[in-house]
Amino acid sequence: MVNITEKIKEIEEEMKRTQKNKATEYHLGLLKGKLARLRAQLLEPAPGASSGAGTGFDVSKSGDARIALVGFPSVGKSTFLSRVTKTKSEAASYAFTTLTAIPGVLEYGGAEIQVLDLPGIIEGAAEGKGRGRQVISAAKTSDLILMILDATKKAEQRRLLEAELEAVGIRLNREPPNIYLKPKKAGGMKINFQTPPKGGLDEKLIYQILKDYKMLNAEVLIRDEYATVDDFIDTIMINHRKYIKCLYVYNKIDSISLEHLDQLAREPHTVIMSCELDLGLTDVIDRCWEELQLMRIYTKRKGFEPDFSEALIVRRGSTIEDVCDQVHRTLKETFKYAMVWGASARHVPQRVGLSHVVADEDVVSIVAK
Ligand SMILES: Nc1nc2c(ncn2[C@@H]2O[C@H](COP(=O)(O)OP(=O)(O)OP(=O)(O)O)[C@@H](O)[C@H]2O)c(=O)[nH]1
Ligand SMILES: [Mg+2]
Repeated sequence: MVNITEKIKEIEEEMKRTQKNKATEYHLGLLKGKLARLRAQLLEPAPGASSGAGTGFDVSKSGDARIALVGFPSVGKSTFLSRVTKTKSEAASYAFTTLTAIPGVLEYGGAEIQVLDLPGIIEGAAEGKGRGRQVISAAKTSDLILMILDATKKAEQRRLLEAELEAVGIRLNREPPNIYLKPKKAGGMKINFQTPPKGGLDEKLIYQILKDYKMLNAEVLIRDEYATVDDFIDTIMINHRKYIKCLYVYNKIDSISLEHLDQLAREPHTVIMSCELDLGLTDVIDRCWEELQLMRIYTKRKGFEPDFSEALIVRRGSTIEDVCDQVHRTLKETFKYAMVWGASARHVPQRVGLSHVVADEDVVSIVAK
């Protein structure tokens, strides 16, 4: 392990030393490729080890979605958990109060969302400092990362944390690159661009990186003209990448100027709050709900009023088929049609099939054969 960490350091040093210009572009691209490979290795469990370096805390997933609280020590993660759930997580003014993952349940519109309070992480977490790697593994299993930031601290903290998450393959608020890559058994490399590249990625660089990854036979189609070297490496390493939504939450706004507060609130994907003064917490939760893109579907039995006491929770874009699966594993086998009342129905009620896409708060009645 030390070996890999050292190699990573070496490459990072070399990248810092290398000036960015046309002549060094290829060399830097290759270094990035090597770095990505080593970082992935670092996260892989050692052979024979029961719990690898990449394993998280032993908290089983529960509820309809999971939110992970990630941040530096003492930013107020535990205070937040204690405010929004019934779970009490110890909070104190010293760093590293929380030493393990503490789950709480947030109830929202009939859904149960698991909120995971995690130990604070420090710079170098990705390389294994502190409990960083465990925290990051736990974050990787979540549907949404709440990055808790201290509004009284330097703006830099946000970028530092992002870099830690990036280093272990977490991509925040981004989509996977629009690049097609298919390894082949033979036939050499076929590299094509849909339109001429503008992002610095060209055929020669792709060729060299693939060679470095020992992928000598592959088909590549760059569909995004602005794709970068990093995007290409992410495509090769797609099994080690996790695309997760992130909401940046600035806490302790009770201790900053109005001007500063206004500035923070304007940043993208950002909400502000004060756990101490109980300010903005409902906004944070509403935004979480939006970001999670969950929907509540109410069911109705024929001849009865809809049951609004209990919602089925499905992801946005779900169909009647997904709703059936939520009710019972085998329901769709006997499915005949469904009646839908609500925003997704063209007229109410609308008779629909399995592929009909439902909307939030629709009422659905399933008719079986
Ligand atoms: N001024 C102010 N202080 C706060 C606020 N929220 C939390 N704190 C204080 O910040 C300190 C740290 O809070 P914790 O909730 O323990 O922070 P944490 O992020 O869980 O810290 P670790 O577990 O060490 O990573 C405590 O002294 C809290 O009382 C807030 O909104 N405003
Ligand atoms: Mg804590």
